[in-house]
Amino acid sequence: MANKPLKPKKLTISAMIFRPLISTLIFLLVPGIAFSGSIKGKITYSAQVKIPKSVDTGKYKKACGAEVPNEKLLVNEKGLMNAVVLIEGKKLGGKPGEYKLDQKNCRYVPHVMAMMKDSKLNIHSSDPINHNLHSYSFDNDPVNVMFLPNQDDFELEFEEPEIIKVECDLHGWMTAWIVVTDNSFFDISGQNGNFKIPDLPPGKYTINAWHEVLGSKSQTVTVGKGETVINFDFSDVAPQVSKK
Ligand SMILES: [Cu+2]
Repeated sequence: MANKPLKPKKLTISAMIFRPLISTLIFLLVPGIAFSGSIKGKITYSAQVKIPKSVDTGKYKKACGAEVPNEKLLVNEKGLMNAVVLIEGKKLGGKPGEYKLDQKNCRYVPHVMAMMKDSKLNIHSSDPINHNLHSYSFDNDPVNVMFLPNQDDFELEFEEPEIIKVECDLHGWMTAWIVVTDNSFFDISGQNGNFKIPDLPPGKYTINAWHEVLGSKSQTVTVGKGETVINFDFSDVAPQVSKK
């Protein structure tokens, strides 16, 4: 029996010509289709308030320094620092990251952190005295870990989005906040209150800004190509500063 005739060579040749052509066209078109936008803005606080005073470390002066700055409300020319700006919603996804929290000069450094759920948090102590890290969480398992001088680092992972307060039971002024987010689209306002969230797919989003003593505010925004500016002002809020 005769073999089936081979497919005409013409098809292969045309494929050889057209495939690269199509690939080139896709390559040229895709950046135009998959454009992304960004959100940027400023968090402000202009109310006249008593800025929390530095804390006297008393008998811990030698190890901690005489004073520890109070970081609960940091305002610089109306710009509010350490507000976490995040985008609500699980759909966005993203990649968890790796973060470091240090216990240094009897402070948690940084004072406010944000990270996507399932990120790795490495906790270190640089201090020559004991500390403990006590987390107050509801959706994640709370932890209470002692840190002796030169002790090994401790690794933590938070599985659920939540705002977690961290305290040291030995030094009442030591607090930190860990904001666990649903996705990797977030930022923390810097010294002048500015923030930026890049590489955002176009769409309608609810943006939430949270600050430890001023609470949270939300806004809905439509992000298109390029930069969308969104500002938050907390001046109408009275700070809830605990005496601790
Ligand atoms: Cu401590």
